[in-house]
Amino acid sequence: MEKYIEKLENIFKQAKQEIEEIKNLKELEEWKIKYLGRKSYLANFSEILKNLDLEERKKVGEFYNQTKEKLEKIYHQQKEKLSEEEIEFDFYHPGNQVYYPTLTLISSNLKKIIEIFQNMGFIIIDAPLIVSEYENFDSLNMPKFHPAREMWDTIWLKEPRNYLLRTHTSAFQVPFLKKYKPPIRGIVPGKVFRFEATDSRHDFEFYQIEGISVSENSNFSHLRYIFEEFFDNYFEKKITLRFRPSYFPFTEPSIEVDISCVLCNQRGCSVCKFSGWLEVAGAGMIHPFVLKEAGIDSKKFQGYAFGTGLERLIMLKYQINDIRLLHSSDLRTNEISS
Ligand code: FA5
Repeated sequence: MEKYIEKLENIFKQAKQEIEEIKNLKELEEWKIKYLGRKSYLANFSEILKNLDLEERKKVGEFYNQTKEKLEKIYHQQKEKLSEEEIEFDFYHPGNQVYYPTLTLISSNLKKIIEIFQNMGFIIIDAPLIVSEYENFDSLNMPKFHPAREMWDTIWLKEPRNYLLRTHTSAFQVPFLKKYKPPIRGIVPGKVFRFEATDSRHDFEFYQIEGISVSENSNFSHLRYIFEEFFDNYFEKKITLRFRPSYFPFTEPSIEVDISCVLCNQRGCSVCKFSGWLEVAGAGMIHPFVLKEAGIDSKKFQGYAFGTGLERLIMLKYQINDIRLLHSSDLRTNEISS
């Protein structure tokens, strides 16, 4: 009995010594065949056990099992170690697409727009997303039950009552003018929310950029100049503007601003519906009611305000045909910008 135990001990000692010398997986497999393979001493050990009496068989059998387990253990340990060292390199394997971290189109374009307005002397204001009914409507010349409120599908909060997710950045016009006394010009960029069904051009949350300028003589020609500068810089090409009469309760007169189609240069295409023009903003001279709400003397001061949709501008610039792509997590949308 002792001789078998001794033999097993020697085999393990030798196997351990050899495995420590092994430098690659090929040699390791040869080692495995030698010590654990079909023709190995251990594989045929049952022949030996068979001839022992019960007591000896129990003892030797147990020792045999331990030896086999230890051999398997050092085999797996060595295999793991060598596999880590020996990473096989396939020069022909196609690489994974690498997405470098970039700002999203929304962030990078907002940044650019902010820079353009900053260069024209506008201050940048971050305003709250939750506003009061007064800020969103009443202060903008839309008392309760005014039909113009229907122009903005509203998401009301249950608590606190009479609060809502702002439907437009215009909600900050009065707080802005109360805080910064004229002469002042600033922009309020940020998210707005509407209770509205989505389609390729409408989402229920999107970004607006509100512009406000009040001084003794801020007027439409200033607004036109500011818009021309802004659109030329943003689209990096010469843009023609068109002002069309419109209606907003908080501006008088009110206008819609169209730009010459950036895709077809007014030759006519499906995006501009062959009109050559694209609507990009609402604007107007700030209504005396709004100035009064802000505590500003409308006989002394006047000003213009405008509101434009960020996503609509991005869609035109990068020819994106669905606004929802900009709010999805599909990284390919961002690749356009790099
Ligand atoms: C307004 O929200 C006014 N507050 C704009 C304004 C400001 C007028 C200051 C006068 C003075 P309107 O609802 O039209 O207006 O929205 C302005 C812009 O937001 C639109 O021209 C469009 O670019 C964008 N917009 C409107 N609705 C959506 C929508 N559902 N999804 C994406 N963009 C939208």
